[in-house]
Order: sequence, then C-alpha cells, then structure tokens
Amino acid sequence: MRRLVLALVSAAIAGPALAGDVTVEVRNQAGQPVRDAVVMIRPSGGLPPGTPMKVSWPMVMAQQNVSFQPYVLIVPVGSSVSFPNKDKVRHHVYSFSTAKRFELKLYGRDESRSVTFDKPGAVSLGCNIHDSMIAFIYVSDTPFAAKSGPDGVAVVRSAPAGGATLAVWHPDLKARAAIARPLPVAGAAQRTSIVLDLKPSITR
Ligand SMILES: [Cu+2]
Repeated sequence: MRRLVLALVSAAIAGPALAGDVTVEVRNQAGQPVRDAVVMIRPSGGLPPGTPMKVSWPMVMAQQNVSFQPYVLIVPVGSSVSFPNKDKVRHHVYSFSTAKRFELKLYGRDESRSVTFDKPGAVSLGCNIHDSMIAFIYVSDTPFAAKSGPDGVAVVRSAPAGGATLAVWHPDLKARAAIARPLPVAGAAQRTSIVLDLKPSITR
C-alpha cells in the first residue's frame, strides 16, 4: 500500500502537466473566416522541459501541378522539410527570407531535396522558373501550433496550462511580424477568437 501511495505521488509530480485543446477562430477585418493562418501558443515560462518539437502533419512541401502544396506549412524550429517534385517539369525552389535563405537548383520528377529550418519566422518560397509558384513555411518556436482551415478555425492540441501568449501569422498580414496577445491556457478545452488586419490577398 505504501509503495502504491509513493508511486501515485511520484506519478503526480512527474506526470504530464495539465493541458487542453485551444480552439481559435480567425477572422479578417470584414468578419470573414481566414484560412491558412498560423496559430501558435507560447507558454510564458518557456516550453515544458522535454516537450518534443514535433507536429502531427508531414514536413513536406511538394511541387505538384506547378504549384506548391501546401500553401502554408508550419514546422517547429529545427525541422527538416522535404521538397519532392511530383511534376514532369523541373523546378528551382528558392527563398530570400531572413529566417532561411536557400536555393534548390533545378531538379526533376520524383527527385527530392531537404532543407533544415533552424531559425523561427516566415520563409516565403518561390520558383525561378514559375513566377506563379508561391508558398510559405512558418518556422515556429513552439510545437503548440495549428493552421486554420477554410472555416477559419485552428485547434492547437494539448497546450500546457498556465500563462501563455497567442501569436498568429498570415501571409497577407499588414503587420510584418506575427501579432500576439496574452492568452491564459485553462488546461481544458477552451475557445477564443482573433481578428487579423489583412492586405488584399497576394495570391487569391
Ligand atoms: Cu517551378
């Protein structure tokens, strides 16, 4: 019995901290839902020790039908992203962004390259051959991140309870950096909303 009590006590101390899903509804200044927004929760005290810098979606930025797929990809800092070419034509992917400058010289069908993103921030991608190819990789300093869907809703899974900042970025944001405001995380399911001041869309 005593052993059981000790086990329970140590499990309570070492066990996972309270966490909850945070649902964020993203809208523009006209009240319309905004898709492809990068929604991040940054715990005020830093990330809990041992938090894996991982997300649940693939770290892949494909080139398909002469466009990048997806349009916005969120990756935690330190991630290696693969860039498979699924087209018959060759692409020449590049970025001049401060968070990551790189160039993947012409490569063809069913070839892939990978790039490691080691600094947080927005990385805008282009193709030297096809000017219409535009996409963004957002390198997040927190793994508690999610992208809004067509309904403008993003769900950040299992955010640790406590003081935190809600930060949101979008390719059409008027501000240069992600906008942020305090958001205490309850440790249970919670819902909030945020309005973004957007420029006319650059791509659609
Ligand atoms: Cu191209």
